[in-house]
Amino acid sequence: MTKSFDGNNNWGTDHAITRDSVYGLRIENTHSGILSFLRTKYSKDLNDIDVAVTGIPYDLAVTNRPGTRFGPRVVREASAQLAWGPLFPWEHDPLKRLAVVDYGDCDIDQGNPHEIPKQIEDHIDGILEKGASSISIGGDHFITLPIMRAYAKRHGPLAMVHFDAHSDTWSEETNRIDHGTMFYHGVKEGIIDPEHSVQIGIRTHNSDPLGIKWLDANWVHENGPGKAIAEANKIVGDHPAYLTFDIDCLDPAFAPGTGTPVVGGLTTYQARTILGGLGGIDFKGMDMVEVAPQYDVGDVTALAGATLIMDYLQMRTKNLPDKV
Ligand SMILES: [Mn+2]
Repeated sequence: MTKSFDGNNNWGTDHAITRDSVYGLRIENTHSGILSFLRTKYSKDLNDIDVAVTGIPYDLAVTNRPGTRFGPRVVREASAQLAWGPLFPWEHDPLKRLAVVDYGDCDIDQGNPHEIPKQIEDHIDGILEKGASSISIGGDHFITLPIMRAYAKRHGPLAMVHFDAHSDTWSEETNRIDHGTMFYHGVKEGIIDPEHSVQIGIRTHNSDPLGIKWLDANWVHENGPGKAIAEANKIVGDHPAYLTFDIDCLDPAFAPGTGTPVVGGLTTYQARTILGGLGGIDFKGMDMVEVAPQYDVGDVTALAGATLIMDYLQMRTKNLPDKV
């Protein structure tokens, strides 16, 4: 028996199905056991649950290399490395402050591609109806559009905090499904509030950002994470917000496992520091997208994705009391 960081004897295996409480991080051999996100309980029961982590294994909307349908699986696997205690430099256990479960994956019929946006929206609706918020693991970035439709039904237009190498607002007047145009549709549909949205890490051209403020990659390198935090907080203010993190925001040196890499991106340190400074924002939910393990090296991209989700949980719970 080995003690966890807070002195509990909770070493064991397969906590994803054997744990009797949804609260608290659990120690388990990293290399074995049933893989849920952060060793949380696998459950379709969302009564009294604050956060449902769910996979959206969809990659039919990519413009270049496919493979993100395997993203949820590898991010769960990488998260096993983080389940032993608070993520440095945080000092609290986020799972003592929020009830979090792994809700499994969205059921997607690849054979009926035009039905998939509605399938994803319905899946997220099912989570939000229970009063939980969602953390979605992609999947390509298109999934964020149907996810945000579900959120906008409840909160109105959302301030979007968007980490990415690409703006994903390229103009597209038709209803094509594409992972580079969905935020054009999001703004035109009125589910994204451009005036209070911010895109961080951009390093591709787009002549019309649709009124969304960019803190592009060069700006972040020149000004540093501290100023990025101040700007993002100022832009979003107290508006209801949604966080979407495309792993290609990171430089390919830090996240090679993705379909459309662009050099000159953020370091994991910069991204983690910026994200960690957004605790004052009223985030209603988040997603982590575009992790494609086929192009990864030593699972570093999957680990970055899992770590940034954990940072989100740490950041969101920093000022909450322990429930257990
Ligand atoms: Mn993207």
